[in-house]
Amino acid sequence: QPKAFIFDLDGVITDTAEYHYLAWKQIGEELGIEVDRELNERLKGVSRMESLERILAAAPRPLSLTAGEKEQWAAQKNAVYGHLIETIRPSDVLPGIEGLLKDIRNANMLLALGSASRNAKVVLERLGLTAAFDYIVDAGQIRFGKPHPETFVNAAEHFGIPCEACVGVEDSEAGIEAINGAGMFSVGIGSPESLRQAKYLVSDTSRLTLDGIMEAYRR
Ligand code: B16
Ligand code: MG
Repeated sequence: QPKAFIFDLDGVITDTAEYHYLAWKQIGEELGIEVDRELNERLKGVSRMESLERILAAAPRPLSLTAGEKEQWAAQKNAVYGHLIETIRPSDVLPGIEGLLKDIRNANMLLALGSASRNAKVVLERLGLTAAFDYIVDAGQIRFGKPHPETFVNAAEHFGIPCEACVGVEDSEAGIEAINGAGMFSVGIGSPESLRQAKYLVSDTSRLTLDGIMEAYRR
């Protein structure tokens, strides 16, 4: 029986993964780099600056930007993203998530949020879900972002629970790698092409149930 669940935010609790994508797509257009959905899979769960580096690496002709220029592009992406998340409301919680959080709570397991986003607390607040979590790990608390396991290990350590007794829920390749690297049970939301390392995979959040996860965890 697991003792804690650690949820990713963007793309798991709400569809902000789509907003990150739209914001990077716009920045890419200004830089003359196409950000398609395939490239986007490698941006999910990855920090803002690392995402920009991966986009720059996909440029048709190498662009050499100074550190200051990179900071400006990253800030511009965040401004676009900030605009897109302004209208987020409680009804934007993805299907099945609220029920799952309640079921986990009723089963007396702990709940943490493990997000790479500096906007995580604002988004959670707008969704009306801040009180649903016992602990929040965001980019401010960790030194190494996903795929490094620190985000997830940080939550387990905070709870004083061994990693083997934790379940991590993620929509990104980097996040699944981080959960597996932490020695936790990984639940993936998405396609088998990008999340083949997930220990248990569903195509979308509406298919997530505590029973389904528990059955897979015990196998
Ligand atoms: P920010 P998650 C991640 O959040 C996103 O998946 C990723 O696309 C984004 O670049 C990263 O947060 C940093 O976000 O620019 O808001 O600090 O999926 O770990 O909840
Ligand atoms: Mg995510």
